[in-house]
Amino acid sequence: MNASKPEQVYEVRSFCRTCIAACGVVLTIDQGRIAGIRGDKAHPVSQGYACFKGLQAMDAHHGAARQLHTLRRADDGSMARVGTQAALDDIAARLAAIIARDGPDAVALFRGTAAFHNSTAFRMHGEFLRALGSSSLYTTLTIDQSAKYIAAGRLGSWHAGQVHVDTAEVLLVFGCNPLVSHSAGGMLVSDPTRRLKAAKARGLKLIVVDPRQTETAHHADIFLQPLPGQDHVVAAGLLRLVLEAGRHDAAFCALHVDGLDMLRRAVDPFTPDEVALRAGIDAGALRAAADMFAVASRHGAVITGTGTDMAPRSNLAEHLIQCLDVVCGHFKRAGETMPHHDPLQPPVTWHADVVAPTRPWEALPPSRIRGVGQLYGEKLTATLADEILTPGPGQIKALIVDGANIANSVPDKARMLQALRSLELLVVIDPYLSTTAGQAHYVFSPKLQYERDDLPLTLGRPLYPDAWTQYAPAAIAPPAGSDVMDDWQVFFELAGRLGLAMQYGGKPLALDRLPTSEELLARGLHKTRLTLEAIQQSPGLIWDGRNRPAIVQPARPQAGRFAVAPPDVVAELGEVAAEPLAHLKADETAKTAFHLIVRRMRDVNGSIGMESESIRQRNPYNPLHMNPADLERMGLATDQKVHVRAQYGAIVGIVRPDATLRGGVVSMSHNWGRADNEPDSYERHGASTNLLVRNDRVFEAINAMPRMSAIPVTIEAY
Ligand SMILES: Nc1nc2c(c(=O)[nH]1)N[C@H]1C(S)=C(S)[C@@H](COP(=O)(O)OP(=O)(O)OC[C@H]3O[C@@H](n4cnc5c(=O)[nH]c(N)nc54)[C@H](O)[C@@H]3O)O[C@H]1N2
Ligand SMILES: Nc1nc2c(c(=O)[nH]1)N[C@H]1C(S)=C(S)[C@@H](COP(=O)(O)OP(=O)(O)OC[C@H]3O[C@@H](n4cnc5c(=O)[nH]c(N)nc54)[C@H](O)[C@@H]3O)O[C@H]1N2
Ligand code: SF4
Ligand SMILES: [Mo]
Repeated sequence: MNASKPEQVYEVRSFCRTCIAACGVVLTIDQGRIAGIRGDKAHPVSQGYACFKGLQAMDAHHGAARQLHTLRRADDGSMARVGTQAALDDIAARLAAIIARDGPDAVALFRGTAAFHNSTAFRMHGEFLRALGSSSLYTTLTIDQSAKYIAAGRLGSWHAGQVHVDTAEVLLVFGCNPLVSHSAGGMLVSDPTRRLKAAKARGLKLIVVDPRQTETAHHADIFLQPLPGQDHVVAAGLLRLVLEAGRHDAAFCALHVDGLDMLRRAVDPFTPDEVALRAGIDAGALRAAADMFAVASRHGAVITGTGTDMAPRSNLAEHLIQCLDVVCGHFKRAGETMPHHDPLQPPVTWHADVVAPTRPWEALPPSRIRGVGQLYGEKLTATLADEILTPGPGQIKALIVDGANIANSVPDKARMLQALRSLELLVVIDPYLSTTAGQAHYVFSPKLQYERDDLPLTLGRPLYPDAWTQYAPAAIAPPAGSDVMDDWQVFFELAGRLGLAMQYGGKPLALDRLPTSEELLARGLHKTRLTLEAIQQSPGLIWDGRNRPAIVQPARPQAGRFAVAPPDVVAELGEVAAEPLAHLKADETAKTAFHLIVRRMRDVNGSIGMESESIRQRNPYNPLHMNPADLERMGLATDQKVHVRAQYGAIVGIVRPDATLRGGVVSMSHNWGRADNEPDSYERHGASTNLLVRNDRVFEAINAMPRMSAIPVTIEAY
């Protein structure tokens, strides 16, 4: 690590961990502080690209908002400094008492966005819970795009994965805006605009389905602008058109697909005219999209994002959208090259076959609140507040939150706050006094990204379009005199005090000597074909995508088949077909009635960045975006305050015109607002859209995903 040269000016190559894109950066370090950040032109993936929010990281490290000490909340609610060792002793004693009384599941851990981008914390979470014997892991994944896990469990998935954007001839994008979010199933991550433009110059056809004409839709050959929450209807219509015209890949389906006839019957009610009526789009445009997507070639792919996966019927929508790839055989075939292998995962031989649907949740006891008991090793975040508030076996009494702001980010904010305030013990690891940290008994101050030794995020499936990895050395030391420590250390120290038998990277971890992060990173590579030294020695960067391309192997004899029409999917589609067209009926609220949809802001990642002055100058709050024609019709002016009322809650918004929105649709970003969220705090802290969501009213079966997009609201002047 380079953190020991405070007097010199020098440069360090690293990568940005503000979002998933992990762009390469070069830091200038002066007097132990970050004096400059620029994109790393020599980086093989990002090639010098870095965005505004990533370049503001020095503000996060050195800004006034960062809290540098371990804090304890007094009975009057005020936060005061406390010794870190004393805090850990007290927490361990309280955890031990809770475990002795209520069992280990009463201790839960929440992993948030910032802790995903921290490879030692990420691994330590799992090891700590395992040693504790607790199954109470919650993360943001189950309030994000968990519909994708449901689809994989019910439909199956293709082992060798999707066709990549760099080779695809057609890309169909639902409810995703990668040009802002840098996030699209590992396809358009770093420098997404350049990558998309290059693909288009090569001949890629782009179809975008979004109620907003997004930055991504700006490049579309066909843009469908439906009502929000109708993706399942649009997808059913597209499937019907493809299958009716025989434009699917019949040979592929015969080999790999079960239930095709059943699927064809199930989508039969969704004629182009019916879809046009329900989704508010043009039937001709739908036909054109089907024609463009189901091209004779098989190099195409669909991607979906939060818009699709947060609206009602998201599991059905995701299933049907993925069926478009399935029936068209839009996958990598035997003999093709895999462009991306994640070097931080064990080597995999990729096969051109189906990973059978296993519905793994059906083998587990159901949740005592809603939905399934576990989804791929996690409990459902939309049930967390109720798991804290509902007495009985399994009730959560203590919660450790790492890198999340769950008071703001978990739907149904009022209930989440109530739950957090009722906990016997709430411990938060956060560099800022976030809304969540403000409720905690203890707050630990973690190292920030450029103070940490790190490797990129790895989740078991390729997250990046290229095979690369990089060692990020700690470039600076934490501020002198601070209590700042690595996130993993909090768990390590507690494990020692609790006398747990910890493992790390497949081997026992001695708890009587503090390891270094480098040691932990090296241990974490035990299943890969790399050593940490090898990564460190290849100018901090390894990229073996070009050198060692993996060739997709033929199907295995024991391969599974896609289940495109399982009974629960067919039944839900039948329900939809029988639904009255409620939104077409004019009533007295129609003038003020809107649908509120999700939106990511360019300059913050969730709430990461909100504490930076440079970012907040440009983004003082989260505005309510509204079509100018709607503003005019309602007699509203730019920056005017309005009431946004949903069935289960109300907030105040500050309107901003946005001509890219479909009329009748408003959009607003999430994770803003403080605990009280009083109207006079909106200009300073923004508004919490999660005050508009109830988790127990409109939600999906299986994953309990609540309605976080396409929320019916009324808008009136304040
Ligand atoms: N700058 C920035 N980048 C981020 C984040 C951030 O906060 N800021 N967050 C990160 C995270 S945590 C995630 S999960 C990813 C998410 O990445 P994306 O999924 O790309 O998220 P959004 O940019 O919000 O795009 C969602 C799109 O869905 C549309 N939409 C809303 N409702 C519907 C609907 O019912 N149907 C359809 N078809 N479209 C709909 C919206 O108009 C919007 O364009 O982004 C990551 N990247
Ligand atoms: N209504 C609505 N709700 C949503 C969404 C939506 O679209 N609409 N999106 C959902 C999605 S996709 C996601 S992923 C979640 C995100 O939910 P969260 O993960 O809770 O996201 P953030 O608000 O980004 O919180 C990150 C926290 O990490 C802290 N932090 C910053 N840097 C560091 C660091 O280096 N170390 C540590 N330990 N902490 C750090 C920040 O101060 C902040 O408190 O929100 C979900 N909630
Ligand atoms: S796109 Fe993401 S990783 Fe790249 S510089 Fe911006 S915030 Fe950092
Ligand atoms: Mo997310």
